[in-house]
Amino acid sequence: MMESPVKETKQGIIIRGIAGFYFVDADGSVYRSKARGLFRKKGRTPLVGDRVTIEIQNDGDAWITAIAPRRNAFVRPPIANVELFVLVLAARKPDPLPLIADRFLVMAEAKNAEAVIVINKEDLAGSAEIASLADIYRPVYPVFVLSATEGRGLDDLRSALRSKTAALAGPSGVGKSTILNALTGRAIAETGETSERLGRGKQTTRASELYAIGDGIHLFDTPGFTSFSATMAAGPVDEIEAMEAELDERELAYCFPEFAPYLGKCRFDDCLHRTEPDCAVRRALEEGGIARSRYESYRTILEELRTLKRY
Ligand SMILES: Nc1nc2c(ncn2[C@@H]2O[C@H](COP(=O)(O)OP(=O)(O)O)[C@@H](O)[C@H]2O)c(=O)[nH]1
Ligand SMILES: [Mg+2]
Ligand SMILES: [Zn+2]
Repeated sequence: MMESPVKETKQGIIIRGIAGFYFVDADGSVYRSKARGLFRKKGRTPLVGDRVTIEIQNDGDAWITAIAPRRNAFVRPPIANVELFVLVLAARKPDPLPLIADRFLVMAEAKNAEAVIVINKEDLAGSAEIASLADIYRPVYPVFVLSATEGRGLDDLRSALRSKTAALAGPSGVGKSTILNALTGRAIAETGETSERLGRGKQTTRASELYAIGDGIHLFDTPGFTSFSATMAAGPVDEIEAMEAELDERELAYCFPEFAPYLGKCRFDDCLHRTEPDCAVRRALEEGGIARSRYESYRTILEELRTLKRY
């Protein structure tokens, strides 16, 4: 790309990156842009989701001249500025595991993002079964019950996403791609069914993109955010693991928003809410102010953090 005279400067958002080019949406037009060598020298690679300043040249191409400070950034998938995570669980197939959900929620909190919970595949389970899962989370996060294949509940979810930049997260097979396609109205993501038909594995890796889907909503098309193990693999395998490696054991309780009213009220200032006497968090648990499965997840993740730290 040759330098040509600068025509104008605009603010935009990177929606796609391919082979050194960044596609920047600014005022509804998309500009093919390159980053100034300056960024790479400083080790600052632009990411999909970055808010940037571009200088548009006479030939229509543009240079990225500044990257706005990020709310958060992720390595796998490589994206920035997730405002809200849509954590997707299935009512069945696969059966929901609260610990897996809670790991994602801890990541969202640790990364300064909001979260909502979707219980998808509502058509496969009874209402009592769905309610017992929803009840764990309703006091803490908005919960949406959906059947993506039958088109139920999508409008409410869409309303919750208004004006947000959001990413879908959750275990494989819960319906993230189906929901993304339903929300965008386009067959953007390969669902389990299409990848089976094409004889491809589920681990098809592909660059992330950011889609504007109306109502000010931007949705990341993230094939990542599916892993859930902090300690099973030898090295960091995904964002959750990397996050857990960084998170201090003292910070974990702050990643459970419903613990907040009790923090600082335990007998010991350094209480980790395990077996210490006069623990306000455990008292809230006994009195029903904290859901047992959430507390159990806290304890499990806490032990993992302590194990990680020992190495
Ligand atoms: N019964 C039912 N199946 C669904 C629903 N949503 C998705 N599926 C199916 O679940 C499978 C996995 O969906 P997919 O979107 O690929 O999940 P992902 O791995 O989270 O992206 C596919 O066969 C979908 O057709 C739903 O609401 N109800
Ligand atoms: Mg998928
Ligand atoms: Zn305590």
